[in-house]
Amino acid sequence: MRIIHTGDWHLGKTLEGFSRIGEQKMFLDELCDICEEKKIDILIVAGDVYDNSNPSAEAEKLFYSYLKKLSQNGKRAIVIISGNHDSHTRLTSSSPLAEEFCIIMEGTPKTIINSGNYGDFKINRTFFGGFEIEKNGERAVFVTMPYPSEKSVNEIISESIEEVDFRKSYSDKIKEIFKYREKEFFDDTINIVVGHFFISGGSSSDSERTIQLGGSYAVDGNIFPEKTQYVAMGHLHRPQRIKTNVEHSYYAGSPIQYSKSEIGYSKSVFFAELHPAENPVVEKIYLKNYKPIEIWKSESIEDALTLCEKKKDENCFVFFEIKSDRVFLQSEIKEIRSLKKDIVEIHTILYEKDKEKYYYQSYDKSISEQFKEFYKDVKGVFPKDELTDLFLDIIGNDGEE
Ligand SMILES: [Mn+2]
Repeated sequence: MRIIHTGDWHLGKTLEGFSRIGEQKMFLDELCDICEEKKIDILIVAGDVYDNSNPSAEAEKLFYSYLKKLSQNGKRAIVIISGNHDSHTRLTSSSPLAEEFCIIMEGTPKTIINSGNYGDFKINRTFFGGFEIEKNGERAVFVTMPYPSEKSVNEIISESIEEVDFRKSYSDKIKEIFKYREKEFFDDTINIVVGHFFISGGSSSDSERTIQLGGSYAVDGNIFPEKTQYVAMGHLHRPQRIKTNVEHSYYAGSPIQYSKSEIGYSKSVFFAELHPAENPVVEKIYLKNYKPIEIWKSESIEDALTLCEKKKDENCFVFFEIKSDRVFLQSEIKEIRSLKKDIVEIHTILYEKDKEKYYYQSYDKSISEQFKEFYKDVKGVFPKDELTDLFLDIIGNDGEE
């Protein structure tokens, strides 16, 4: 079978209030073309379909209309799992209608879908978070791990595993769940894992919810069932191959640059051709950059205006850094914004002309050192420790970076 692996669509996500719906639509159109060209049997969406648990009607409409198109009325199967940004109940509420088009949604690791006919496909058997699907005599088994919240992990463990040890770490519990599913994979089936969580060692960006990346939510990579041929992951927004016990393990990444930290690399989806007991053929397919995020730098307000005039027709989002020896007038900011649309942020770097010294510029020094020096410059004395601590507290820097 031929699959496309994508994820982290974050439909409805904005860039500091700027809509991305246009770009999201362009991606979905490109995805339709890729699925056609590559004659795809199964499309995998590895979680974070929406950006939040209460998506706008516009985002939902985009999702439904493209699902229908992508499924080709049931000729192509679509496997969707829920991510940490999705409300799993809301995401899967359309399942009764979706089944007819062979759109399969797994909301939590506890979900058990219905078996039977799904469009041109047949679901032969189902189990917690997984199923076996068949078309033209070829069978594929999916073991899925929709975003495993602490709560859902404990629930599935107590319901499906006999000797429960709740003292185990989050990572070990997930490992245990996968171990329990090992029996679902066979030598004569295509064996795929789909998951949405953070595997330690992967590189992250600003637009994942960082609080869930660190510490206890990191999962060890050597946890997948032995016969797994392909691991289709969602959560990290940079497309990447990751080191696990399965040779072919990938994060699809988001299809669109969702933050400033994602502008240094191209977005993609993964194509794989899989047959039972064979090593898969995998190809990374690069996506177009529908509307780039750029960082512009100017040496003065006059420079900034010239730059805007020159590049005013470029279709991009701009984070603008402008050096100046004085504070800008409202009229100047207005003029910049009227020349170039989609300026997300204007960041001023103030300096004193004769001292040639910049404020707000990043030095090779720690934030607290920079704060102390800045304070001394302005007030003539170093700040008290309590004040420095308060400042670090406010900016959310705990001294570790
Ligand atoms: Mn995400």
